[in-house]
Amino acid sequence: MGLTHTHLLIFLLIVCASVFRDGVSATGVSSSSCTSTPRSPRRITVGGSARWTFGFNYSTWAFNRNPFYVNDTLVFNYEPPSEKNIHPHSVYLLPDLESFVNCNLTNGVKIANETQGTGKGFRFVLKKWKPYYFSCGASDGYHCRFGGMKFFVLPLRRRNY
Ligand SMILES: [Cu+2]
Repeated sequence: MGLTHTHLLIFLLIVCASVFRDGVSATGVSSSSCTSTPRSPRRITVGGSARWTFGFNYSTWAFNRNPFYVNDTLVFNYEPPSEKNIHPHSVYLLPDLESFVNCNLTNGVKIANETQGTGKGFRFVLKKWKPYYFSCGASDGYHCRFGGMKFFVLPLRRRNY
């Protein structure tokens, strides 16, 4: 399966929106008419009250949660392996859009294992202005493909005051 047009279109829209906002900031035009930029990094729980779980649409969540900013922290909360949790979640960072669309973990990096989501959760800082593709690694991409457990963010640069 290749890239679907819908995926690509959504991605481009977000990139364009991001660049546009960034451009507006760079020119020094007041952003008061746009969403106001938070001044300090935020801590954002992935999925909100749903946390990191099978059967939740994280692409929609991330889309609606935009914009994210550089140095914001994403928190992944999920249950550790147990008798009733035999397909525990994890967190992968995928290298590109195609891996993301296809839920291909081959060249992904496992950034959180099955037990790191407990307690305060696994924390990941969006350090750079670049797309981040997240996925669950359970069952070689099954949760990614069929459980909605993937999303991407393109954090914007914060304005300097
Ligand atoms: Cu999972």
